[in-house]
Amino acid sequence: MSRREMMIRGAAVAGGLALLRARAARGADVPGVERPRKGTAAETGTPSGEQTAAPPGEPGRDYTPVVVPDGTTLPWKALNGVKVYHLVAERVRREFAPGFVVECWGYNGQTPGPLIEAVEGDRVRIYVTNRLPEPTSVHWHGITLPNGMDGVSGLNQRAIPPGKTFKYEFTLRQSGTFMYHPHFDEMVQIGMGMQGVFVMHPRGAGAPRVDRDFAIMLNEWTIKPGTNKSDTTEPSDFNVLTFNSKVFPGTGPLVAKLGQRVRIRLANLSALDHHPIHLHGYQFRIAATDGGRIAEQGQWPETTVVVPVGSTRDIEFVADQPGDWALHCHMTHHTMNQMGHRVPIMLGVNTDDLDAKVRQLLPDYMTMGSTGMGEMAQMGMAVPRNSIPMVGGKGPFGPIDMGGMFTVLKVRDGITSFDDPGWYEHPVGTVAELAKADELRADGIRVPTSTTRTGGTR
Ligand SMILES: [Cu+2]
Repeated sequence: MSRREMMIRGAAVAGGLALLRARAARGADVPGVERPRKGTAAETGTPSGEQTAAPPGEPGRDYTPVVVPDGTTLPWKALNGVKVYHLVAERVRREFAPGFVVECWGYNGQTPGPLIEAVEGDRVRIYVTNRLPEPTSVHWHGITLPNGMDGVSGLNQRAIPPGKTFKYEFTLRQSGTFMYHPHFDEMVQIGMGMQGVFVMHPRGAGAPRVDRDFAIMLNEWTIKPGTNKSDTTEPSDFNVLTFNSKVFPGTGPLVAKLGQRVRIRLANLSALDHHPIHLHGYQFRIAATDGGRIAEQGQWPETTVVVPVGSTRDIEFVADQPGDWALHCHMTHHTMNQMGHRVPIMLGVNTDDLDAKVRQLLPDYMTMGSTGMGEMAQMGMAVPRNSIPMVGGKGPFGPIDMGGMFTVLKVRDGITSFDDPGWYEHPVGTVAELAKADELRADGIRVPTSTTRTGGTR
C-alpha cells in the first residue's frame, strides 16, 4: 500500500468514525433512541471498539463468586493487568445420575464447561485448545467484542484445527449472564455438551450484590436406553433433560440460609426447547437477560420463567421461607427420564385379559400405566444397563415422580455450611396428612364412593 493510499484509508476511517459519533450524539437527543453501547466503535472512537481495561476484578472484593451446582469455575491468573484463562475442548465422560454415564464433549473435563467469571472492565485473554477429532471455535454469546473475536468459524475466524490452540482477547464492557459455545458443527458439538456460562459481575453500578448466586445450564439429549451417547442428529426425540448435565436424582440441591438474597442464572443451549422453569414456594423477579439488566420498574413478578433457546434469564428473590422447594421445568416430559417417553399410555384400560394372553408368550409380561405412570417409581423395575428409569428418586415421604430437569432449593435457618443439609424437618402440624374420620364429619365432608363422575350432573 502506498503512503498516499494509507493516508486516504486513514482519513476514511477517521471520517467514518466522526460520522458515527455525530449520529450517536444526535441519537442521544432523540427520546427513545439510546446511546451506542459501551465499548463499541461508535462509542469509543476506535475501529475495534477497544479501550483501556480496568485492573483485574477480585473475588470477595469486587464480587461474590457464583456457585455452580455440580460444576466448577474456570481458574485464571492475572498477568500484566490481563486475566488469562485456558479452555480445553475435549471428550468428557459425565455421570448424569448414579449409574448413568454418558460419553460427551465439553471443556476441561466437564459438561457444561467450567463457568467463566470476570468483572466488567476486565481484559480477558482466553486460550482455547482443541483436543477434539474435528475443528471447533468458541463464540462468546451476548458479549460486546471486536468482530474478529466473535468466534463464528468461517465468518469471523479460521476454525481451530484439532491439536491447535487459538487465542481470544477482549475487554469486558457489560455485566450479567452470558454463554460460550462452539460455532463449528453446532448441532453435534453443542448437542454433545459443549456449552458454558460466562458471568460478568458489575464494577460499580449494576446488579445488586446477592448472598447466593447460582448458575444452571439447561440442555436436552437423545440417549436411547442402554446406550451411552446422544444422537445429536435426532431433532426432536429428547429423552434426557438436564440441569448442568445432570438429571434428578443426580442433580445437587441449591442451598441457602433463611433470609439470604438469592439469584439463579438460567442459561439455555438446548437444541430445540424453551424451558419454563418453575420455583415452588416463591415469587421471584425476572431481573436480567443476556441482553442486560432490566430496570427495576420494568421487572415483573413470576413463579415460572421461560428460558428461550439461546438466551439467559436471571431470577432474584429473598429466601424467606424455609423448606425443600422444588425447582423444575414445567414441561412434564422434561421431568421424565429415559424410560418414560414413547410408552403407550394405558390409563383406564383393564389389562388383566391382555396380560394373561401375552404371558403365554412372555411369562414376565405386565402392562404398565393402567392406573397412571406414578406407580413405576415404586416398582423398582429393572432397566437396561447404563439407563435410568423414567422417574426420579426417593424423598422423605416416598418416591419423587420427577426426574430430568428437577432439583431442590433447600432454605434453612441457622446453617453454618452450604453442604446438603438433608431433608427439611417440618414443624409439627405443617405436613399434609390423612384426614381423620371425625375431622371429615365435623367439617361436613362427604367422600364420593363412585370413581367416575360425569361432568355437569349431580
Ligand atoms: Cu423443559
